Amino acid sequence: MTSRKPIYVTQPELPSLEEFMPYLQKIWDARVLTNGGPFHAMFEAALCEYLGVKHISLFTNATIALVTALQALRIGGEVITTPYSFVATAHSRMWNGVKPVFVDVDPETLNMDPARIEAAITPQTTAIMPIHCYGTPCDVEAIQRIADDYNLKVIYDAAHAFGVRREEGGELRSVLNHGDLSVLSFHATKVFNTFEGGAIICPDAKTKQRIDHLKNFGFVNETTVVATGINGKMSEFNAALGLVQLKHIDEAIARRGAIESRYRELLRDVPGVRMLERPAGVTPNHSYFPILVGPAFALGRDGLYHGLREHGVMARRYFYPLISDFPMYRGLPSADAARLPVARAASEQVLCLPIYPALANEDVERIAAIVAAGAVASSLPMPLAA
Ligand code: T4K
Repeated sequence: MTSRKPIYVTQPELPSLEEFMPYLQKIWDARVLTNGGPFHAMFEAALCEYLGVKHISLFTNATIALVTALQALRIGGEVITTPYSFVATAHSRMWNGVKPVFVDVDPETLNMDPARIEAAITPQTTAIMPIHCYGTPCDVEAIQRIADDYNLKVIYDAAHAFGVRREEGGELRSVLNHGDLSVLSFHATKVFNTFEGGAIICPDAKTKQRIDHLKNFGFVNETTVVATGINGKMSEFNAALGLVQLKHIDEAIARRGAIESRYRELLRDVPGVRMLERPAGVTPNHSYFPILVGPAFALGRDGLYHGLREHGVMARRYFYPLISDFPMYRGLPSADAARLPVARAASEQVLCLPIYPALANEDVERIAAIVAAGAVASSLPMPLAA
């Protein structure tokens, strides 16, 4: 086993403590720690401006934000969704007593396949809940057309899509402006982090107000409670950190882009490795770097996963297993493997390689070299101690 420090799939970006200290000092001086303090308000305004969205409501994390988004739109019955995601997407529905109906994904983007949605609609369907997987925008126009035709709501799990833009009518616009609501994650492992954190993007002030009440136990004022809300508020610490992080985000995304380009060059001709194409007109955030390890790859996906670990490289199988294979979902008719062949193949082939701004170029080269070696050999050479 190598004595190098392990390389994880990601490493959170942080500002210097020096830069953050004045913000902490202000919190210490004011003794306003949470419940909608000044940094919370400033961070909401700064995010609206950076992301190019009208209204945003900050949360403790994306999972509580997803649970609240469903509450805000009073979603019940059945929700059509993807099995190819992090388990929080589905759990948020179960916390609302809503039944997930899984449909297969598109082989090019691994996003929900709009062609499958219509056939899954029943009289109980109330909403569609897709994710912009790895930050690749869904086919938002096709999804909206179906939603309009059947009077369904659309809630995007946009946990991966911070800062992603699309060309629309000659302009670059945030992908977060689509659907009725979009939910972001600012978890430590995301492109943009506030340690823990999340947000709901909403189209109008009235919806934001409802969401703001819901995340504060349903309180409107000291004595009035209008809904069975939850505690989903972001603290001043997280909001202040977010304000500082925002100053560095463009640089961080640019560095991620350079790493992705290098991986793509190095892995272009490796047999059995497929990389996802970026749809035209999209400004990406390079949040993940998934490769699909196909049958022509000698070592196989799991062989490569374990081989990389031997070399101290902790790549991750996002998303394996499929959500529809977890015990609380696998009994659903829509979880039947035969109905989800594309998602199943992807979950058996995918490996997300490390990508984060502090990843050194030489490590990118070394990781790509290990992948290339695994393509043609059924075992990898033992790593040399560094
Ligand atoms: N929807 C989607 C589509 C999502 O992907 C997620 C979260 C959510 C909703 C829910 O968002 P939040 O409620 O979390 O805001 C991670 C994250 O915990 C999870 O947030 C994320 N998706 C998911 C894709 O990945 P794990 O189980 O892989 O995390 P973990 O702890 O193994 O971290 C991965 C690696 O990152 C570690 O090996 C080392 C590194 N790391 C991690 C943390 C937490 C660090 O270096 N520092 C850290 O503080 O789930």
